[in-house]
Amino acid sequence: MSESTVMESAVTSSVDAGRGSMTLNLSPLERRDELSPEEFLENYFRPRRPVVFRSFSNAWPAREKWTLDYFRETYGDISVPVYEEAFADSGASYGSTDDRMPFRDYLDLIDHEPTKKRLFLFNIFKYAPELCHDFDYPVFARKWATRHPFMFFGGETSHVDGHFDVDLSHVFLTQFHGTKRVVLYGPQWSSHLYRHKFTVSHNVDLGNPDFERYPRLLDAEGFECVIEHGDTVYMPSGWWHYVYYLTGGFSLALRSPITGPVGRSRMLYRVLALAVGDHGMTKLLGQKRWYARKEAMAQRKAARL
Ligand SMILES: O=C(O)CCC(=O)C(=O)O
Repeated sequence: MSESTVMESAVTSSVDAGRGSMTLNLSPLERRDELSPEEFLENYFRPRRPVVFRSFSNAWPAREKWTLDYFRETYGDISVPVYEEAFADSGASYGSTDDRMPFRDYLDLIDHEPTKKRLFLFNIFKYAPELCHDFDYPVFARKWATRHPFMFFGGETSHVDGHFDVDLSHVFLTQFHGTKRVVLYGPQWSSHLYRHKFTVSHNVDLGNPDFERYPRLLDAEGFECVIEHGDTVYMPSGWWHYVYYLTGGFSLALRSPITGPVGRSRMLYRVLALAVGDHGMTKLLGQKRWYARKEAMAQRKAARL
């Protein structure tokens, strides 16, 4: 069996772990080993096409250096904010961070057992700025890549609900340890995904979709991939992503802001809609009532499609 056939069958079986019985309309995301900067810009970045590629992190010391043991031994004493799963119908946002634990204990947990606990948008560089020397922005990204790298850790079976990033950044998510399933949809499918007004998220569980309640999901055309050590998934600006941790693991997200007056105005609108519209309505109606209202609006909009 060729290497790619082995990879494909591993991917197919492991992907089932994060999926319901009926299927979403998802195609395998294109995978490339080598991608020159010119080709990336021409064929993926400009047309906003997602892709998984390995050459993004080829030259990084982090690629081999950043392991669970390395973080445990070097940064085990840091007290880290832990997110719990917050899900559909809860009316809550991405979870609460009021639980803290030593990084060492958290890493032991995700190393040894399934857990829903995650470190989301974790800015480890605040505690350990020297880690920034372990990776670099590729030549094509240097002009516009941001200074805001973040890390994401999660235990086996944890997931991140479908959403797109409010600042409309392009995201390069590089996996260091473990595997995860990533589902992607372009912004044109937002109504089919039942996006909640003013927000960048929805009430749908893309890992186990309820097609009776959300029939329009079946019409949306998305992509899926499984990323493992050394893979980078490029998620273009405004693309929805849902992440399911097939094993405990972690990754680094480098983000580049959207440029140009149109892109920036869209970004500003999104930030204001969330900060003023969504938060204002939450204050006015209360969290539960506003959440139910957003859900009803999303249902009505999808029914009209
Ligand atoms: O990999 C994860 O845990 C989440 C990644 C994500 O949501 C992001 O990079 O915006």
